[in-house]
Amino acid sequence: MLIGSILLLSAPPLPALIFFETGDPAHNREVAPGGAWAGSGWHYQGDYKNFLGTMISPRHFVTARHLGVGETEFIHKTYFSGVASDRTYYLNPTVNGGAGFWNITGTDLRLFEVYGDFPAYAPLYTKSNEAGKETVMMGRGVTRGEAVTLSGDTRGWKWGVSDKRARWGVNDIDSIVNDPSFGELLVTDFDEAPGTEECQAGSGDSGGALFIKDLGTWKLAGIFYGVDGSYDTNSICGDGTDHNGAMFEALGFFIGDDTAECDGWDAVTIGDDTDESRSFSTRISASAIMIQAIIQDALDDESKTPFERYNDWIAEFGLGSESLPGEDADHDRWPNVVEYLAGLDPGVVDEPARPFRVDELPGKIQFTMRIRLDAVARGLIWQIQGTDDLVAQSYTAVSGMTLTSQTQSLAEGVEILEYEINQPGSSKMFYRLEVTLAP
Ligand SMILES: [Ca+2]
Ligand SMILES: [Ca+2]
Ligand SMILES: [Ca+2]
Ligand SMILES: [Ca+2]
Repeated sequence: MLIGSILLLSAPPLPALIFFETGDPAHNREVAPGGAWAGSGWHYQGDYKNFLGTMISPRHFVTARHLGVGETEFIHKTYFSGVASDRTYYLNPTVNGGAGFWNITGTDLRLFEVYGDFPAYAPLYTKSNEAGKETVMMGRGVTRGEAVTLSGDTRGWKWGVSDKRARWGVNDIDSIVNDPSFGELLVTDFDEAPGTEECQAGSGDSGGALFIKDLGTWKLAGIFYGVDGSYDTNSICGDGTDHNGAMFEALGFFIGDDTAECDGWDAVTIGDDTDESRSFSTRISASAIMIQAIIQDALDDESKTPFERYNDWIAEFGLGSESLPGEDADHDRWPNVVEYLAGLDPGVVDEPARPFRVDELPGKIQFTMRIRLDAVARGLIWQIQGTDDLVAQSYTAVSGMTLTSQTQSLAEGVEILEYEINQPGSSKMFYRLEVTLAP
């Protein structure tokens, strides 16, 4: 079924979405779709490696399995979020029994979990009526390269440069195919469609998303897997006449690749539907139940109060809900809520200065804190305070702090922060860390 199709990995020489209408590399680049396509899933995208992932729960994103692992960050870029700064999320390597991800069996889908809360996440398209529907597609693949001609007529374009910048385009879902190794795939093709946003995926678009509108809401319907992209003007192997490209009219060309037996090239025919380059995307609706089972805990947590989530946490250590945030279950002088913030064990005595310490440096005071990476998501609020009058307890927030060091331990889900202030003028100062749970 997928003869002549190639994975959308960034193998050289590879290109982003390719548009029928324009070869302008700035077209639909790093800007949200508008008009009829406003809100069509762009704001759920983030960068994973050199590719895209889609946020599908308060802390899960989905991408293509064949992209591999190894990256520790998922970045919600400003042109996706619309806020002033990129937001970096760290992947939780301990999930799924230490695997660090979940594969959806029999598909190219892979889910990761991050520490913290995404600002929004995509609903899943769960109906099986995708064929015939309009789709907005997004990816970070190649740009449109030089024209491919036959008898002087343009028939498509070679893959251009790989700038790894996010773009969006539009297409229609034509059909569903079933791949024996990678399951059900949504198929789009590259039509000669002037005056539209018609596009075709290329190398580097893997992991990008396809959205379909369902009763007024855009939902995640597919994740880019592969394309028809390898063409030749003849069926002779090794003569260097082949090219990778997006073809809106491939009749007269061959599709396939140079094999050792030199039997890899097949003439393009209308009958096998290879006359227009196709893209193949893993069908979300076929895996929606498995995906839902993985993300359900995160969805449940979203509806809990900070105190309910605190109770879930302290129960993990075998302590009952009678052990309130302000109590100190292990009598190590750190209240439970401080151990919660620091990601420590509230039932085991910790080193005296592990959650928070104060050091005197030449001319400086240094504060070292240990904070869980999802502290804000869990409704934790903290502040370093100081006073020169321990009797009056007149604590105020320490001001003028400079962040001098920030390191993460992803296995523990915490980061260590060091701040410095200039040494104050008073002859004595007392410092404390105030930790509260949001109501
Ligand atoms: Ca099409
Ligand atoms: Ca050839
Ligand atoms: Ca304690
Ligand atoms: Ca402890």
